[in-house]
Amino acid sequence: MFKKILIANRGEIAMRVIRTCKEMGIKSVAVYSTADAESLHVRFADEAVCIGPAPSSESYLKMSNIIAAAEITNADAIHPGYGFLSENAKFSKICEEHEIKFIGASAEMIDRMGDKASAKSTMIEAGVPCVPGSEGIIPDFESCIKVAKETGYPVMLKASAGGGGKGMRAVWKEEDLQNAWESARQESKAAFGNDDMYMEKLIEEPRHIEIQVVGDSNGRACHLSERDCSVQRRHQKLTEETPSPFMTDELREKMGEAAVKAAEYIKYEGAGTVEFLVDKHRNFYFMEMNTRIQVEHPITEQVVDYDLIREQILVAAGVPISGKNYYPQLHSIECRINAEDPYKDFRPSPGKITNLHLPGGHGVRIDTHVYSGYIIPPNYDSMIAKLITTAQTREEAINKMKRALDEFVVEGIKTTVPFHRQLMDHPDYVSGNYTTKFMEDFVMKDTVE
Ligand code: MV4
Repeated sequence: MFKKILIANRGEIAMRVIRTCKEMGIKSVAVYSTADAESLHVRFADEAVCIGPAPSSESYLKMSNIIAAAEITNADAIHPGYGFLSENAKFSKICEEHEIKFIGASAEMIDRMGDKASAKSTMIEAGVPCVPGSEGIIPDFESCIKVAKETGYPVMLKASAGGGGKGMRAVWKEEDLQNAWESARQESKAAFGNDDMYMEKLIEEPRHIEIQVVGDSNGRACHLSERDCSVQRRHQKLTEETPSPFMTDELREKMGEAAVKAAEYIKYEGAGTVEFLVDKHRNFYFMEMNTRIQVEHPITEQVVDYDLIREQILVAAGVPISGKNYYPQLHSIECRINAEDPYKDFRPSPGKITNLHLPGGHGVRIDTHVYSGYIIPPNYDSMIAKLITTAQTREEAINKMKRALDEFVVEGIKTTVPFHRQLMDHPDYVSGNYTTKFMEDFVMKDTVE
């Protein structure tokens, strides 16, 4: 087993990994930028190393500094968390070259899944359902017209290097195809330095339902059921829940089987997530595979009683998984509390938290790195806490969430607490009848403040 793990991240996920390291008797090393010197992960880790100034490009993304920190402190593994270097093939490779275990995917796996067209053709080979469309990359506009005709409108043009909806265009009729083709390629070229495009049939008002998987070094994989992440705004998830209110036992069995098939086909090692689009007829299609621990992993942990970070560490150390699948025994909801003003188009609201009271009580979990007096730096993402409630039923989990949100006090900055409180009363949320289109129509109600 590892003796010391360096956590190449900040914020709540750094805290999350440190906690499991402590429980496993593994020493932890925090790294931090000068903007994070007062951060909790720096205080709670066994050691801490400053790796540079505030900008991520000079600290949390600076591979040479992180490797140097690992070597100085004699860490034998690096946990990258999510974001930053967690899905960076070069970093995974550099760790390997320095004989430091990267607790994440291999460079080869990251490359293969990072390119969406290559991920999709791999999944077709594996026998995982995918959205009908082009066979790989479309070479030119002439072929684009042809593929669109064969696929049938409406279609979705997608950038192979894409992510976060960049380089993606829905096209409803042939006369709009050329504009979409050209602007999507331009956008992709500018964002990723690559303009390879592929095409799919457009799935209208899909749900985003993902399956958590864990694979081991023997090539075995299991699944831990689903998370419904359909409540998103501009490709940012706001809240997630498990089980999905749209799920049936039959669909869970089929999607779980497909996700395990996907993971075993590529001999996936570690914790991963297979994302699917699910249409109104409960047809499901592979969308992407994430080769990292995800922000929303705690809701799965809550309903299957399983520490995913511990499992990542065990699998990385070569311990085999049991092979059984896990099914939700409870209902869990996560609300992402961001330093953003939901009344002003969710614009960032960094600054000092002058007063903080966190909710607690039965079935309430909070993963956070903030405290009263903490100054949220403007350099990083705006999530300041994850509020997770767990109960026997969905209705109870929602009621618990309302109660917890009402107890949540953050002064000095704006947060998404009022948004979540309104969401928990929204008839389409309460009924579970929501899709990825939900937030397009959502309007904040005025409240007396
Ligand atoms: C789609 C789709 C409809 N049809 N593909 C958005 C992110 C990118 N990775 C894939 N996305 C979508 N792909 C087909 N064939 C609709 C979306 C989509 C979406 C998916 C999941 C969650 C939120 C979304 C919001 C808008 C569009």
